[in-house]
Amino acid sequence: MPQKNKTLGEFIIENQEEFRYSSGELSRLINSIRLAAKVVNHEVNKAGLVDILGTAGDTNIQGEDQQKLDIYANNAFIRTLTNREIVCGIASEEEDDFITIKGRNEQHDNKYVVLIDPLDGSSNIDVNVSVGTIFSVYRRITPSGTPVTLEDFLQPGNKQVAAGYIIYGTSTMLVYSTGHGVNGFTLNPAIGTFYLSHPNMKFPKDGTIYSVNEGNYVHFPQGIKDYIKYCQEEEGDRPYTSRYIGSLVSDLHRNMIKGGIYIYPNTAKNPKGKLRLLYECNPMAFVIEQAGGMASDGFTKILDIKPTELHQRIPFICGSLNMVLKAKQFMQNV
Ligand code: AHM
Ligand code: MG
Repeated sequence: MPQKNKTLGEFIIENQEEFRYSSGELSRLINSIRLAAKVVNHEVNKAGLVDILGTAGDTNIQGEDQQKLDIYANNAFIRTLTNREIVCGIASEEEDDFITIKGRNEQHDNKYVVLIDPLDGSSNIDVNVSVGTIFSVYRRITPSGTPVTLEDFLQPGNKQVAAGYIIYGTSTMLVYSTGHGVNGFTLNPAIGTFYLSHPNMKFPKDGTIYSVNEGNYVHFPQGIKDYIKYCQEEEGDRPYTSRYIGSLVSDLHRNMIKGGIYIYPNTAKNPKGKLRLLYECNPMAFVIEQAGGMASDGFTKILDIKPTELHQRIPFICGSLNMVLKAKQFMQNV
């Protein structure tokens, strides 16, 4: 059981031997995410004071308005992850295609690819609601020495070597897993250091919170409509409480601490779902499963899905194990 009050830097060094390929590179990669998180946190915190709120007047490949802070966070993470001779490629929600990164002496011999949503929930920034960063790390599968390819990014989530999120909230936290449980670190802003505040996080097996954008109800699949009605019925610990921030990282973080289910199904507007498999659902599913929860598209485990596209969307049902099992039952009984 990891001890509290340890800094993230100390924790990374002490747990380095747990990594499957313990050459120190993954530790350095997590360290660079830690650094970028602090840079982005600083900017998000002063967002109301400087001319950085609002849209940048551009849209990303998915037709969404890019916020200035989206672009700032994207650049901060890419800049920090490059030039460290660890990462050979980055895919981001804000970039149309993946970015190739060369290592020492211009060689393509770095080992890891990173997929990232630099600022998730960014449409909430202007109203001072918590936003987050989501990241996913894989070892490349193409041979070292050759440029990274799309294949390196389209690996199923069960091949992730690390994943996590940063929540820029009332306090800023970095929560991640390298496949040995989940640990949460809280930033002390006065000294710029993350401390282990939530060791060995566990998703409660049951919960009483359901999080879904019910405004889309009429467009939901019948199984989800039936499950929502079940959540609202008067029986036992039901009706459940409805809580939806509209910021995936915040909604999931709350549910992981209190117990609950998060659902973003396919709808008429988003027939394949809204959330992106590679840099939203997979990393969250990795963390959730490592904490003892479950993540599914209603039929298949998220982590077992073989991706076909970089910006692929997928229905997402995740959270407390027994709640997700129940929702799946409703989906499959239609
Ligand atoms: P984004 O990546 O463009 O910020 O969109 C993802 C966000 C999630 O954080 C959130 O759970 C969801 O979109 C909310 O969508 P909606 O407003 O349709 O409920
Ligand atoms: Mg997003």
